[in-house]
Amino acid sequence: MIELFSKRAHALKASEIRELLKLVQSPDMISFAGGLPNPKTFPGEELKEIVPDVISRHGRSALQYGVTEGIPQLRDGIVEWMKRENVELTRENILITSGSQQGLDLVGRIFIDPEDPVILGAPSYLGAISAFGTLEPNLISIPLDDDGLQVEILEDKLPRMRNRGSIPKMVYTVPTFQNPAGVTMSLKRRKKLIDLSYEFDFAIIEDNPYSELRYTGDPIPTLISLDQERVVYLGTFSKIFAPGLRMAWLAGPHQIINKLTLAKQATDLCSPAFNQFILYEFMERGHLQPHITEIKELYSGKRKVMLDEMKEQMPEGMEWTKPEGGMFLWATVPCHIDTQEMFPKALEKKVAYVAGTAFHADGGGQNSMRINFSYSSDDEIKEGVDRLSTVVREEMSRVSC
Ligand code: PMP
Ligand code: G9A
Repeated sequence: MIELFSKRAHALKASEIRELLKLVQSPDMISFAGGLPNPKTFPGEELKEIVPDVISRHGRSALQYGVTEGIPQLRDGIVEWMKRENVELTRENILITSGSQQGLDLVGRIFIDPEDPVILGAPSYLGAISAFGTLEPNLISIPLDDDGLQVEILEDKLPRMRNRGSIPKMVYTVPTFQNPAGVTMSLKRRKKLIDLSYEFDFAIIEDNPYSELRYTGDPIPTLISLDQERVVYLGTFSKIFAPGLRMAWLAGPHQIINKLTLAKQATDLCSPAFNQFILYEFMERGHLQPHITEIKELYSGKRKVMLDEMKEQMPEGMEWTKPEGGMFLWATVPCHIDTQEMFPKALEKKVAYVAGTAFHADGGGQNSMRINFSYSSDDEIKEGVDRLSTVVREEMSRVSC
């Protein structure tokens, strides 16, 4: 039967992160690999009250098929939520999805034909590389620096692309506390990116799971708050509520949301109504904002422990980003070290990270790694950094430039 697979099925590759989740589940392993929220943040107490109420109050709808767009109450709740960031939308601009991962898949389906140029960062979120990759685009990477995607490099490339008749249809970016690098796009670059989207006629896909998780520094406006014509926005409750409910949303111009809705109809008909009612009640009862405050307190402490330990323990020659929020650091080791090759040695020492190559659509990142700080306990962070520093030191002394 294998010979019956489509070309697309043959091209499917395992996600390194999903595979790692299996590998790092042994109890003595300290994993900085997965982008997992800390289970301490899951709102169990509130849900013990809400879940029975959903059954008694909304049971008939919550256990029924729902409309593809999502339950109106939740879409209205999200419209209100986004007003906090000066984004004025209506229910028609919102589509509830089963995780932002589904949102990425739907966005890819409506914009990408085979060979279409699609711009994304180097590094980029692995799940976006997989979602878009199955549609056989020409993925073009633009490097990041401490101020996010280097929009100037894109600006330089676009006229040449236009001369060749290959303008990108979309630019995908995680502008705030990027996964994997932790960096944030400056306001100047955000504005420039929007200007370019008008000049060269492309959509901007703003994937924003992390902006609520700011621990220091001043907020920078989201792209969708700066422009609501060219930006398609992905928000998710995975990192501020619980990923197990798979609740997320797409926001954008009405016409685009309509097309995304058609794509979703073909995918899963609708996202679980039950989970939508749970989330609606959670928001309606005013739990979300205080809940985010608690998460931020916990993660802010973990970020500090991680950064302090890295500073104290890591050898000279290793560098890392100092994100103001989110869940990840991006670390770079001297260029002669291949973090993929080093990985089995880290596993032997019972510590895990994700090697940088996984986040590069077209090569690169061999001497880098992503380090998560939200999941482990403070003691595990200390011990894990200690183990990782031993691995890096050994590798530095073993392989010379
Ligand atoms: N985009 C980014 C940048 C992410 O980091 C993640 C989760 N790690 C997702 C999308 C997918 O999130 P969800 O749980 O909503 O599918
Ligand atoms: O478990 C997943 O696949 C979601 C997390 C993504 C990540 O680690 O970036």
